[in-house]
Amino acid sequence: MEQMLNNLKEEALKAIAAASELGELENIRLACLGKKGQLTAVLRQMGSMPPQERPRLGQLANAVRDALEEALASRREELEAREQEARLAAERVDVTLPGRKPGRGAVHPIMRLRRQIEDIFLGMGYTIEEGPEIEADYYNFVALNIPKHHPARDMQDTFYVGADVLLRTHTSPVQVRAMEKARGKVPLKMICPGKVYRKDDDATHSPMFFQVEGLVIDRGISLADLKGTLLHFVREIFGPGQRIRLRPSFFPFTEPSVEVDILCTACAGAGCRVCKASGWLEILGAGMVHPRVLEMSGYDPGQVSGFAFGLGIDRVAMLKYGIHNIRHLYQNDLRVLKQFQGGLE
Ligand code: FA5
Repeated sequence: MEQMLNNLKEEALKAIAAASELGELENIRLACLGKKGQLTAVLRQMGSMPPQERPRLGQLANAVRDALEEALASRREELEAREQEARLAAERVDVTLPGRKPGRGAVHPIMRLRRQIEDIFLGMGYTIEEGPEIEADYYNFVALNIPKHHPARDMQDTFYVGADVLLRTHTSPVQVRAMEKARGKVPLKMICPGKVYRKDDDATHSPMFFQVEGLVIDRGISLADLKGTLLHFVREIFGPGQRIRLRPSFFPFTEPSVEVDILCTACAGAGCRVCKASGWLEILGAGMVHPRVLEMSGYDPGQVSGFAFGLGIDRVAMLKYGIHNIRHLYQNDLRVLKQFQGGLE
């Protein structure tokens, strides 16, 4: 029996030392020390041993159990440490890796142009005004000399929200609001950029688009002031070689009224498909503020005069950046928008 105990110890210690994972070690423990294990089996034979041998054999069996338990515990510790190390190695975070850069956005071409336009006019001493997009019929039409049932209303297909409430079709109502706010004081120099709405939808017309209104009122303002201001503006936007051409036109709130053209941005005036061989492209409507409009908003047309203009930012963006379909400006297609990441001027 002594021999059996010694053999058991020797074999078990070898197996414990060779165990390479915790599961295997647990199997060895059960096989040696478990209820149905080898040591229990050997001890069952104790009864058949001579009584004087039993204490010594009992001590030996306990020593074997202690030795195996100790070996199992220290091997378990080793294996646990090794397994933890392996887990940590697999999950390691490399703190020296460079950080992930957040995706860089870009200012939308319309906003970029709007800010550029604002800067140009701020530089000439204009203030920037705002007005509501949901507007009263009075400000959008009546106070601009377009009474109810006037045929000029057909020029701007209108979204009505209520009886006399609509989505503004242009930024011109802000002229009226600015004049009312100024209470007859001069000089009044303001621009108003903002969204406007019309029942339009094709390659060059969007149901929602952007305009910038401009209004100057002072003593002795003439068409020459309008022309000089617009020439400075288009040269800032399109370059110093740019030119403008004023063509007679009609708006109920200006007299005289003009359409303003610039040299075609595709052919520089030579004549091409873009400008339908004329060499010119229309960019805005303008004129001298109609005396009735001045009067309705508290100014004396005998004392002061003024000019006003309204341009479509979308139209200018399309010309400046060579965008052929206005929908590209509103579809949020990254292939279009990414072209503006680099800070195009
Ligand atoms: C006006 O809206 C006048 N209020 C402009 C004005 C102001 C004249 C002050 C005189 C004094 P018009 O309807 O032409 O005018 O529009 C002005 C510009 O808005 C056009 O030249 C065009 O560039 C742009 N525009 C008009 N409709 C659309 C549309 N559906 N989509 C994009 N741009 C448009």
